[in-house]
Amino acid sequence: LSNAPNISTLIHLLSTNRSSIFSGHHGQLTLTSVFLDEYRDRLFLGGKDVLYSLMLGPTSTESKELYWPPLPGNRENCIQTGKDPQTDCANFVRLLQPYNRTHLLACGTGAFQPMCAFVYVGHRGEHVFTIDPVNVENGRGKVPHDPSFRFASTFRGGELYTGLTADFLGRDSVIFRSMGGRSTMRTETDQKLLHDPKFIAAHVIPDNDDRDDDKVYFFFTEKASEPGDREGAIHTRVGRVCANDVGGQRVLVNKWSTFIKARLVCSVPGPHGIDTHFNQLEDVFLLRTKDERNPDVYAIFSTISNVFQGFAVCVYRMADIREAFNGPFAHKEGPDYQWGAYEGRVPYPRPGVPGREFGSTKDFPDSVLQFARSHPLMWRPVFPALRRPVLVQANIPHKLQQIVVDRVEAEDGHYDVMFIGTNVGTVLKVITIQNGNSLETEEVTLEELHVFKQAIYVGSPAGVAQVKLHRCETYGKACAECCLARDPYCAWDGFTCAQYTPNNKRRYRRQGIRHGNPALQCVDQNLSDVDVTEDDVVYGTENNSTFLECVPRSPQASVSWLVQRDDRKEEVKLDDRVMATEQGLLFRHLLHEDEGVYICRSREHGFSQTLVRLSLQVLQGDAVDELMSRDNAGFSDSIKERSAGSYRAWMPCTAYRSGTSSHSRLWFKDIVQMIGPSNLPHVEEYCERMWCNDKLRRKHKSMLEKYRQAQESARKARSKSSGERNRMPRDLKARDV
Ligand SMILES: *[C@@H]1O[C@H](CO)[C@@H](O)[C@H](O)[C@H]1NC(C)=O
Ligand SMILES: *[C@@H]1O[C@H](CO)[C@@H](O)[C@H](O)[C@H]1NC(C)=O
Ligand SMILES: *[C@@H]1O[C@H](CO)[C@@H](O)[C@H](O)[C@H]1NC(C)=O
Ligand SMILES: *[C@@H]1O[C@H](CO)[C@@H](O)[C@H](O)[C@H]1NC(C)=O
Ligand SMILES: CC(=O)N[C@H]1CO[C@H](CO)[C@@H](O)[C@@H]1O
Repeated sequence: LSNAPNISTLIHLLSTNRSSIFSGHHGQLTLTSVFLDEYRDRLFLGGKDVLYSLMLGPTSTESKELYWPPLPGNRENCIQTGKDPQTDCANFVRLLQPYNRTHLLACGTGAFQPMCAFVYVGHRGEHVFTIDPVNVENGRGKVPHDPSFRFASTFRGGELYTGLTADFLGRDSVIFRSMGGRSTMRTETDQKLLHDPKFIAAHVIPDNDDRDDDKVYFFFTEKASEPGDREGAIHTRVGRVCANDVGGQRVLVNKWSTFIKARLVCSVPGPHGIDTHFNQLEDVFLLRTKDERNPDVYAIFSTISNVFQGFAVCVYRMADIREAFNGPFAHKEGPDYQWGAYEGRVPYPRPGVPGREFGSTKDFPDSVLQFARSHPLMWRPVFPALRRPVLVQANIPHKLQQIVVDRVEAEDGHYDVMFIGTNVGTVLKVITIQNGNSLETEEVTLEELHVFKQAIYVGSPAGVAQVKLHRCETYGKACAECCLARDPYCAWDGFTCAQYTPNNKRRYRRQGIRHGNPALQCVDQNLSDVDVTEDDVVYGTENNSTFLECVPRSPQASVSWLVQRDDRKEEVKLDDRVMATEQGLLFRHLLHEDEGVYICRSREHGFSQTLVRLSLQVLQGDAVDELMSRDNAGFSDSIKERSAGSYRAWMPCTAYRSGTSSHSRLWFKDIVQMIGPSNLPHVEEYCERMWCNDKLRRKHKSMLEKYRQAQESARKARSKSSGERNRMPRDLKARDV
């Protein structure tokens, strides 16, 4: 997979300041379901024997808890059947759906005895949350018995559609319809219809304005039945039923007469003309647009082979899905025949399509029902838009598990920002950009980090985190940097990198997501402001290691290092001793001739920028010892004791004081590492006195000046009479510091 992108930034959610975390009232939430109620501004959570309601206020979040254990006796029965008391024999709440204007439907596994109840949540604006523990319904067919089984469900018109295994042993795989006034519907038990399915998602998608024509789509994997597949191979399917299906009169009584399914293909061309298929569906997100008949279907797939483990995101258009369902049926004459497209006469009304002339499916001719029963699979598969994934990740250390997509209006069109949750608790924020009409797409990984307003809610068994969608201010202080970040949520407003709102009437609004070219986007802005022009001084000690930090803000930028000596600039020669790392330039063994001004430049989309200028000064070991020992602060003793002798990257006061400078952080980190966190107050005190008092700073400067002069004369003296060791001049005493 040559074009496998490389996600280089990993921001751990829990370590960023933009998230707030809810982990239940007792610490361990064991989250098993989430429903984000955008109308009520509430987040409902289901866990083990518990339900929560979170009122999402602008400043604070108020939470209420409901205890909802299994019915009396069921926990004991469950344990008696040999199930695990901790992981099986509790009421794991798996389903939370809005039911009517005042109630939610909640269903839990009830210790392998599924049960449902109505939860009173009140009207918008009030925070009520009660459940009637007596008024409980049988939850069979609504959630699986086993808390570890996946299932999918959706509500339509008071009826619940579910794809699940609906029995104690987990063998009865079925698509169900229950609740509401009509009789319960299900699929026949037949491997032709569903063969060991794993249901991932279910959605109602209308065909037109007539609600009677609505279809319910199921996304699932099942064992492959087509030829050419290995034993045990699985395929991903999209299946659907008509909402107005009430089954047949003589055959298919209370069974679906409109169930059809097609294969969803997600693959990339490989060497020797063999495609790499991603067959295992992991998650589906329906990106709804103004045209409710045509949402975009985003799906994460995985593949695990001996060669590699990979993930892909494919996007499907409803038009392509409908076309497959309107195309030929897959047909097999008998067990020894090959699959092919059915070429005979398809009875009318065509299965999977409600017939207008017929009052209901009960009036369908038997021939239609017989055909429907024997031909559930379509011959043509559904290919993704552009016939290829929008994102491919191969041999990465984490798994892509969940996806939500936010469509963002930006200056140059709209962008679909994907938020992809991983199994290591991070969220990738990715946009893909199509360049012109070509099939090449470019992925921009913005940050690794249920979209609702300004936040994304991320659930894990441990809790729920609310994460802000963007932090434009982190993209820098200049138009060019804001532009290079290519985050559709952000734009340059003339002064700062700020949140972009399409109707904002401010005069300056620069965004360059498609090309990310600041030279175009920021013509009249002062590009030279972007370049760092002042040198920061860094001290290293001879024969020891030193590190010059330089991290570009954009993960796509490439970095180069130049060194300037006596007005001559040249590229830094890299070898075993001087190494370029992702964070900067590492000198493993500093030589005196390494002295010079080091310039770190980043380059992206033809735009280059000076990020850092560091004047590296090489101190000689003895001199440093001397310098430290002459300090009268108690600090110096502790620093000497604890440090293994590498006081690298000393920073001048300006850097320390500005607080935000990355070098100061590095320097500060080093100091803390050397002396240990318990001595932190000492460091503050020391730094304050040492670097951050203007008067002292001037002194410090002159001290260093003297020190350098002393070194110079010592060197001269040395070259005259070798063997004589250079010493610090006497006047460079601690009192000066
Ligand atoms: C985190 O955010 C809050 C509010 O936005 C702010 O007051 C606080 O200083 C931030 N903390 C850190 C460590 O950045
Ligand atoms: C909602 O459904 C519940 C449970 O059936 C019922 O008690 C309640 O009256 C309903 N509320 C409304 C507003 O229809
Ligand atoms: C651009 O920035 C440079 C350096 O900060 C400054 O000298 C120059 O005057 C600025 N030009 C304009 C047009 O603002
Ligand atoms: C650094 O190493 C060289 C050779 O190993 C040695 O001659 C020199 O004295 C060392 N310098 C210091 C300051 O230790
Ligand atoms: C001055 C200084 O930091 N010297 C150290 C350089 O590194 C060696 C080990 O590599 C130490 O022994 C020195 O103290």
